[in-house]
Amino acid sequence: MPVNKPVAARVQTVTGAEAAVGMLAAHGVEIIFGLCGDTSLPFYDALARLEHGMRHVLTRDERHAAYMADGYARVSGKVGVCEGPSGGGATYILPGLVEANESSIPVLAINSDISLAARGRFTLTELDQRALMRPLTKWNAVLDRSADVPRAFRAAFEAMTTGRPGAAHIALPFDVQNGPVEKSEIWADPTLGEYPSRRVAPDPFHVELAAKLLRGARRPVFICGGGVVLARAEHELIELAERLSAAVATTISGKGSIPEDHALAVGVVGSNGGTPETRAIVDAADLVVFVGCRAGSVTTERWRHPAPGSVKVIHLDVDPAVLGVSYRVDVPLVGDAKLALAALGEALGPFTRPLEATAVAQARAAKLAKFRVLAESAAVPIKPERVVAELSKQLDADAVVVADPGTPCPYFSAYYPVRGTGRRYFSNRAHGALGYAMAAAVGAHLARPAVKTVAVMGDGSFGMCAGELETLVRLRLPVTLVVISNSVYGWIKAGQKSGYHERYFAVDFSATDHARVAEAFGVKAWRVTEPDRLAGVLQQALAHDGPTLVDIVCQPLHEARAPVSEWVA
Ligand SMILES: Cc1ncc(C[n+]2csc(CCOP(=O)(O)OP(=O)(O)O)c2C)c(N)n1
Repeated sequence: MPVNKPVAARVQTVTGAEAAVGMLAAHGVEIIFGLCGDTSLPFYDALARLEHGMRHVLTRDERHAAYMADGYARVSGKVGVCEGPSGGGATYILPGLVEANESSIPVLAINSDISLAARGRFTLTELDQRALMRPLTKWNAVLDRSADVPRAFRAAFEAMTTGRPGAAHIALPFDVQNGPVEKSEIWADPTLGEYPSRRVAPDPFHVELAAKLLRGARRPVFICGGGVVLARAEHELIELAERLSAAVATTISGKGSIPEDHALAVGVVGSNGGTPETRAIVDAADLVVFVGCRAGSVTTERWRHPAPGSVKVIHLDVDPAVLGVSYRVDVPLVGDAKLALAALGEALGPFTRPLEATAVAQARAAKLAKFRVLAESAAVPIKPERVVAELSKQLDADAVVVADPGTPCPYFSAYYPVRGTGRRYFSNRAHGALGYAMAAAVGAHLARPAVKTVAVMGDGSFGMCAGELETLVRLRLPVTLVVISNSVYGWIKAGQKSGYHERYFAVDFSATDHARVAEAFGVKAWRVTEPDRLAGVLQQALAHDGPTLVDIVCQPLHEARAPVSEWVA
């Protein structure tokens, strides 16, 4: 006669740490960026022991682990994952997590934590991670039971990749990592590891209203934010714009919505990277269609362009909370950009407007003519325009460029032409913290290793990320770093010049030879002071099969003609 074994003996269990590793792998995670700590030891041991197929990239700072995960997520279309220990590991990972969340990028951060049993006893690194991360993430939890691990990971991935994408945080206490989890609970829907994982279509009633407005408009203009690239809606956007003969402008994060050499492409608008010529296209519109765009302060130059009340507005966004915040909306469209733009195309029926791109062509030509004069300049120190022009000439259309705040963001946003669609250029536009581009470029490269990745940073940014040069060298990544070297927090000095009668205060710092610093880490590096050396050096740097850095001594930002409207006055 068969003997029934006790139920408990039949249940196979794994540890909480093993379950966490299993849940990441089950969601299709390929890379984890992170830094070790005492409370993470069980998680690290599970990563070391198990056959999971994931790669761990050791970083030198948790902030950069999060930025790497962010850059990886932006370029791969998958969730980026980073991890760190308790206490400082959590506070250091935070800047990267909040940038990702506010930029609608799905990044999961995992911090280990002190044991439940040690809580409230002045334990080293104790910190309320639940309260810390709540306002900075779309979803977060501190797990109090090992059995909750699988469900928490499923909820986190679901939150990150549905609706407006965003960041999630999971804290894994030390004893939760060691407790039992039923093995049968380790399962996931791997489609939640990519975004957008669940597309939602807009209300057909609103689609019809929007189509009616589009048919009646004489000069419609699309203003595309990051939502177009996030939703991979470029094809639907371009098809619709061509049928309507509508100009297509973008925000900085929207670069890649349309090739910038397309007849209808206006380029970047707004106070950072916009120019009088691109602004004029927005001002001449009778209908503005915001697509995946929050219509925030930078894009609209503090809600002045378009001028409220002067145009009709269609606002399309996956997040209903975005609509109507900054502009009175004539037609709201809540839904995924790809589905909504396709639905608009269908609702238009056979309607088309003959291609009329003269205004866009004239605006582009006028903007370019002004740029070219400075881009060809042989002046010393080298003008930022010259740097953008030389780099643009040498990069293939499929390259990925990451720009830090300071000189790089406005200059590359305005003048680096993205030739193609999808994520080929990005900057951290939610918080604009210095020191993002180097690490984000590491993530971007690992997401798309076959193309050239370049990070452009100011020397202020270099000071905030130099430690990761070791990571680039250790991994032998053929990423090129460009430092715009001007010994000043130029962006702020420019603000003091334009708004405070040149009362310069606490913005200058001493010159650093960034090439020598990089060489000390093992990076192949050059320092360039003469413009006629620039092309040759960049060519060598871009061709090298390991990490390279080009330190370019540049005209300080407050003396340059930056495409920043507040200073142009
Ligand atoms: C973490 C952080 N602190 C402060 C700022 C404010 N800020 C914006 S631009 C800027 C100056 C940038 O200097 P640098 O990187 O040298 O570039 P430059 O403007 O000189 O080209 C500062 C301090 C910031 N963006 N991020």
